[in-house]
Amino acid sequence: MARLLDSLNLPGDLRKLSAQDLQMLAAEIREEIIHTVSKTGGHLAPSLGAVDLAVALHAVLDSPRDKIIWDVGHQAYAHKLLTGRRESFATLRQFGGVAGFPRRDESPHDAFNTGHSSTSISAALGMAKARDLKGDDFTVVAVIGDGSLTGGMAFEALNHAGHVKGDLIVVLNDNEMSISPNVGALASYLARLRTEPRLLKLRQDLERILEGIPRIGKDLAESVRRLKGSLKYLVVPGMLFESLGFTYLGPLDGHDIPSVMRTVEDARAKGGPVLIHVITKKGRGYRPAEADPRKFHGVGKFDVESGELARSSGPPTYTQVFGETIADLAARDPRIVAITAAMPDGTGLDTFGRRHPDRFFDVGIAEQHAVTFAAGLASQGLMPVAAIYSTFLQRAYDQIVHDVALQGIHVVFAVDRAGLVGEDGPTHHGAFDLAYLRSVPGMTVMAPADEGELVAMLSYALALDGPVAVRYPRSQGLGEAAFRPSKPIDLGKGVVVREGDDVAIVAIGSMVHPSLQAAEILQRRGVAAAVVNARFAKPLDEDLLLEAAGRSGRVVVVEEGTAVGGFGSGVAAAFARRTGAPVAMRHLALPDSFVEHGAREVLLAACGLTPHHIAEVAIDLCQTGRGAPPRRAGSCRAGQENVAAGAEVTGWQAQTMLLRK
Ligand SMILES: Cc1ncc(C[n+]2csc(CCOP(=O)(O)OP(=O)(O)O)c2C)c(N)n1
Repeated sequence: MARLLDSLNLPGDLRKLSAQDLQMLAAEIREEIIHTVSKTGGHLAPSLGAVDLAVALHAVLDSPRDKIIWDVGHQAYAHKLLTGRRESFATLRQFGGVAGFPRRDESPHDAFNTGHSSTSISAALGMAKARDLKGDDFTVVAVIGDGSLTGGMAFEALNHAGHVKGDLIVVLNDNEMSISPNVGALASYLARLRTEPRLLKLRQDLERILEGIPRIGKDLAESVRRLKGSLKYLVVPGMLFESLGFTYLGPLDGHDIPSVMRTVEDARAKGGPVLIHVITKKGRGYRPAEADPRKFHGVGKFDVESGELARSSGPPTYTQVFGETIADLAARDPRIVAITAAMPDGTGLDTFGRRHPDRFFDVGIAEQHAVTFAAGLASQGLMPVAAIYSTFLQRAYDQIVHDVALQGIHVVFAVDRAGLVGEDGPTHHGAFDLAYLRSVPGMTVMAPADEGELVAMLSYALALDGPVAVRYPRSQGLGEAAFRPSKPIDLGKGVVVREGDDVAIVAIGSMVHPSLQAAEILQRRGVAAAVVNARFAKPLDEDLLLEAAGRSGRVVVVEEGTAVGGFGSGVAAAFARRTGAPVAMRHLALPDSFVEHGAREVLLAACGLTPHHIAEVAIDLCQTGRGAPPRRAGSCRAGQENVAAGAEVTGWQAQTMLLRK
């Protein structure tokens, strides 16, 4: 028998389906998600938990006229399947395929791009207000998880929405989990709403009384049903939300599709800001994910039958090395404390949490608070390590500037996922940290070339003063290929890791090893390339850079960060300031455009950050750089701060075109 999912015209046909068919469709969607994610990887447990919600919302609403904004957007796979992406769903998160998060340029049903958490209510309120100002008439729904509700922006938006008072529905998808169990006073409050025995008992009693009323005609039966529904809401009032100006409806079972549909209709009829509190089970419908939603929050490939995740062989990741190292260091120094913003597993701080529970803080999805909280701890003599992904640290820029750097406070930022993260795509790439951290006065910015350097840099960072960032990529370490022995870390000092007189490759962090491989390729082609491991993006080792550039007058600068304002910009500025003679410089970096999703290796290649491409650029520079006229007048001269990334690199621009849809 053909699946409903294949035979219906979705989402419009949802309105024609019986409750039973809606349930069957939800089961088919779950199967499709499990099957696809087992091959592509992705956010399995959040999406499974929100299938019934997506079906119910689309059955009541008229998307894209009505707008649904999925907070974070990692739970929106069912929404994607219901809105025109069933046939392409197998390409989920692959280069050129369906994105893992809602994207306005992918479908008119994706009302707003998401990826970072806690933005949905603000965006929804903006849409609702625009609707009212324009005299339009449609429904706006923000779907936000209990984890995402711990983010400050969500509260800012609730506060504003209660004041604005326009029609707006917020569906609180409460599964008691962030990625790991949700934390904080709000989580306890929601737990009370779910389980307050006295209120539940009262509600059950009232429902029983209503059940006892004899049927007196269809109309009365309908009224009783509705009264029963509204009593649910009245008896458990959700005071917090009510006080903020919302009508609180719930809690109700988020897997009961007809009940969610009725409640959304009630919310629409009620008008004004309404919060519907639904209880869901993360991973619903796939036993391994229900049993361990933390493990199945975001997964790589896995075996559907056994629930076994595909194991990656090889050296440990930078994240693992960080997690072990910082926990070891803390065992020797009681001043070390660790902070995560809802990412204990992702940052590797779960190890620290187990070994030093009193000194471990999961603050919820609250990067801004995390940073200022760290500053407060440091102001009293502790040594906070705030482990935050590069992309999420963007949230806390003012806190870095105002609360840490301006006061010269010693906080160590462990900036994980720096560079391209792969399948999560542009919302998650750590493209900007070198640029945004380098511009902060007093900041020290380091990037290890291998896991050994990460260990050394962490110890060194703790021994320094003022704000210090150590940035490292989403990848495994080098294992046997790591540089051993390595010179001790010294503030603002890089190291020459290979000598050569024809051209110098100056690289930082994850790009040092590919640059060494490029030097090998160059040697086979008769070109002697020096390779400098810069180690520090700030302070820059200007003397070493000048010395390296001085030998040949040709420098290729390589970084896994944006071309604009990052490490390479710093190097170009140093050459401009310090050299008398021209230096021919090429800059390989991430483009000044948003890089799409896809495997990290695919994206690195598309951005020209591979050994072969580095070698190709170096050869081109040798042919056209100092001694021969540059291909474009003035393009390689010292004095140009804004060397456009890849502007003169063969093939590079064509490749970057691939990155834009
Ligand atoms: C600003 C920000 N910080 C961290 C994350 C990483 N992150 C993605 S989903 C998630 C948990 C969200 O929990 P919840 O909203 O309850 O949704 P659930 O996964 O439980 O369905 C976190 C911390 C993020 N997306 N954005």
